[in-house]
Amino acid sequence: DYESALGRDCTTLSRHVLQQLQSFSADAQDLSALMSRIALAGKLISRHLSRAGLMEGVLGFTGDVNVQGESVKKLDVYANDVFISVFKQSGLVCRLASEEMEKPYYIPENCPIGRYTLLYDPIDGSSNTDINMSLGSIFAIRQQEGNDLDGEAKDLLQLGSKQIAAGYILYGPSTILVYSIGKGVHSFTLDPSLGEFILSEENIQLPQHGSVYSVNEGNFWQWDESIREYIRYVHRTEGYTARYSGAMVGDIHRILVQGGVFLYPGTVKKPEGKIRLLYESAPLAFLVEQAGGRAITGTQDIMDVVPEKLHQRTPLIIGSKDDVALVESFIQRHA
Ligand code: AHM
Ligand code: MG
Repeated sequence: DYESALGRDCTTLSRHVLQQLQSFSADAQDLSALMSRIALAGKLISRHLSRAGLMEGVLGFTGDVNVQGESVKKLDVYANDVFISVFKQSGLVCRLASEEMEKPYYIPENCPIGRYTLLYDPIDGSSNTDINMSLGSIFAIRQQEGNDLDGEAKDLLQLGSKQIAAGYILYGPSTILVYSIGKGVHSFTLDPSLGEFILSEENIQLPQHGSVYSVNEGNFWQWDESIREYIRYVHRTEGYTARYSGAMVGDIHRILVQGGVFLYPGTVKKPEGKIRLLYESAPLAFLVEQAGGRAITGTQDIMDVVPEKLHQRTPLIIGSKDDVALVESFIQRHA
């Protein structure tokens, strides 16, 4: 009916954050403002992506190689800059650290009062950019601890439990924002005509088990025998289905809704795998644990890994409790 439709249309993201915190304290206002800024970045990137094919010079490579040794796409740079410009004006964030920048980006004018750091992967699934497939952005907010006078951001090298908020934006047929401030996981869908993220689902819970396994099987002979054994098990057992898009945010969103497991294990060439801890694995682990799932490296909970450096990678096995436990049992058997 009319009233319930109106109620549904009116739960915006910033209102939801304040409702969750049940307070108008300074911290609650900050968090609400931070989430609104992230939403703004999501709207700008979403708009750009939806028109990318119509504009000259938006797709393709820049010709540069980033700190990770990966070729940089023009959209990586664009999205990275969107977050910077959005937070420059926020007054809240002193540092931004992303996949695309070797060192954090400082906003000195925000530093005396700005007590937060934004960690983010501006475009997740870069190989999907030029083919109109789903993409994502991943984010986490941490409180600044210490002065960081040497610009090394050593205070960021701490456990995942130091995250005060985390989530992702999925740019698919619609744009969806999923976030947690440690009080459950909630999803919002962008209504482009309103320019607002509107609440879609509150307190999302991952099923204990799902049929999906999501992994790049092209790496089969690069993996440890334990992972190969797990995949062989899945192949000969009824009821499993493979889904892998090349953009983890989409694959993990599917798992969040339907259950299952996503894996990016270490390989012979890259024992730590590909996924970066501070702005990919840790935020996703925070979210998935909040939704009743699990995230491990294989031998340790992702949330317990203390990073040694900003761009550190970890193997990642994430999803439904039972499915993660099954992979873990194969790893333990081969240890
Ligand atoms: P990116 O942030 O540089 O795009 O890397 C992360 C992405 C994930 O989204 C995706 O699951 C994975 O890399 C795909 O890598 P691969 O092509 O090795 O399977
Ligand atoms: Mg990424």
